[in-house]
Amino acid sequence: MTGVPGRARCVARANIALSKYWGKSDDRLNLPAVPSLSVTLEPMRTETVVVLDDALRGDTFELDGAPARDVERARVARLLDGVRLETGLSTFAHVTSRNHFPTASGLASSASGFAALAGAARHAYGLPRDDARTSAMARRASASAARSVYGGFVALPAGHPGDDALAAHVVHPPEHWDLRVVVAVVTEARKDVGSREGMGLSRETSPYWDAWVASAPRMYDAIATALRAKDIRALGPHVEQSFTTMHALAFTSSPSTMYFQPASIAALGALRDLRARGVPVWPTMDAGPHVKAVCHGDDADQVEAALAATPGVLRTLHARPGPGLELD
Ligand code: 2P0
Repeated sequence: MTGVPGRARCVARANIALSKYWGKSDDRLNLPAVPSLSVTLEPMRTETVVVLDDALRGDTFELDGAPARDVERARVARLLDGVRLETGLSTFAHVTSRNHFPTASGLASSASGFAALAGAARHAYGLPRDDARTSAMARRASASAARSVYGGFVALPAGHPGDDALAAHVVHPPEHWDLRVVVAVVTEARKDVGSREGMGLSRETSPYWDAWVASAPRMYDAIATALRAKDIRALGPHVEQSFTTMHALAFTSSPSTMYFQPASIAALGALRDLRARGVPVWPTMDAGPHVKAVCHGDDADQVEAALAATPGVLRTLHARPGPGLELD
């Protein structure tokens, strides 16, 4: 292993999609059926260390201080297999990962987790830094992870079947705009239908699937245009429609998946009341019941106070645009 560092540490951040990814065009290569656009979040970090060890007979994976479940270890090993294939090395590795934000917060730790893993693994096995390849590798593990490789406002195009090089790219750096995401956490429980299962059901059973694939690019374009113009009043309604359309698919799947809880509805109502009073704030939600408010930095304290005072909201988190991978 001459010339191979054999060890690397990488930090990646969670992201929230303003324009949602939901559903695949190629299951085997994990390619999204629609384009998505996200903001990378500071301070929601995952820190991952990869250490090669010739004595190992398989990869090990420790998550937040405890051995990970077999299914999680297998996903990590699959990503490492890709790095071993690219380098010709066969050595297994110890992987240690720590989330510096609550994983029941509705902020996907798989996005920051697989981005940090791809960054650390490629470096530890001696590959030169190449964020596009890192993003494509993270995408194969979890499509939203492709976006967490980059900082600021990040796009992941829809994938054409067979396009295994598909990667995310930066649309604007973090300093482009002081957009904030305020998370209203409404439960500490884990969700019952994961994103992968939920989006698979949507494609197979929702009568609205074709309409989603046809309309998502228009929502994406409108969101990209408003983001370029830094116009929250133009951005907000499209951000809202992207998530409500995604949830309409889940709701109209068979069996139906509903991610909303009563406190989610209360939080959405609190944001509607704020808007009625002139505060430009719009919601988004992912594959869980938490509500994420999208607003400008000038209004974030007021938004956070209103959500914190909403019955059923357990606590709030507040994030701003953050940087891409940090590698050493
Ligand atoms: C997103 N989500 O754009 C959407 C919105 C959840 C709702 O990307 O199957 O964990 O591993 O590619 O990336 C979460 O789905 O799914 C997600 P896989 P992933 O952020």
